[in-house]
Amino acid sequence: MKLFYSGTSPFVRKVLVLAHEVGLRDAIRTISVTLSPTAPDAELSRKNPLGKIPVLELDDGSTLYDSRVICEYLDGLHAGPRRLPESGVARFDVLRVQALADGVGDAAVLVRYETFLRPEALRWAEWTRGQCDKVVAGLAALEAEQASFGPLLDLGQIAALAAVGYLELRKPLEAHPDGAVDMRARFPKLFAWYDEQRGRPSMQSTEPR
Ligand SMILES: N[C@@H](CCC(=O)N[C@@H](CS)C(=O)NCC(=O)O)C(=O)O
Repeated sequence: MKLFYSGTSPFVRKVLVLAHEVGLRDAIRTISVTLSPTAPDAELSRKNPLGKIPVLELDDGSTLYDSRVICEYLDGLHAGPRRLPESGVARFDVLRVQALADGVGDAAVLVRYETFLRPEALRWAEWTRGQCDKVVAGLAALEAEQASFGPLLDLGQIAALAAVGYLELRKPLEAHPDGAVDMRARFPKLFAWYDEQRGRPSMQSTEPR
């Protein structure tokens, strides 16, 4: 299998952490791609019409996207405990936490594009405020959620680790138009849990660079 990836994408990281945790990392070859909404990669866009990574290309040449679909696919390939429960309340709890964490990642990536890609004269503080507020609200929900995280890393927790790792890398909340938000001070339980988990080989080997 080939994973089209960038070392800084939180969605790629989610896939790679899951693959590592379930023993599938060595079955995946990573292919680096450089892209953005204003500079798409033509070859990647043939694999995913949305022009986004991650994309997983299977050995028969077919492709899977987005990260949620890829993670569910990989979770079906191993014999260990499922990281996305097959059914019931537990499944929808994990999917909900994944959606929450991915939403934090989406808003953080949009702030990054706004503050890094968009020409300075065209930047819109109201819009950045709205996205930063989504990140803050999402982190507040994850802070409350964290007490229910069990010892086995499930897909929701993996998504949360990837999103928080991206926030540490890009620090979008420093761009909050109303003043920088100190996320470690504001969400201490979430960050204490993140710090405990970041020593895992799956997290170490996917540290953004
Ligand atoms: N919902 C998608 C989000 C993927 C995504 O936003 N990827 C970003 C990189 S972090 C990307 O490819 N951006 C390029 C673009 O938006 O054109 C997933 O879960 O895979």
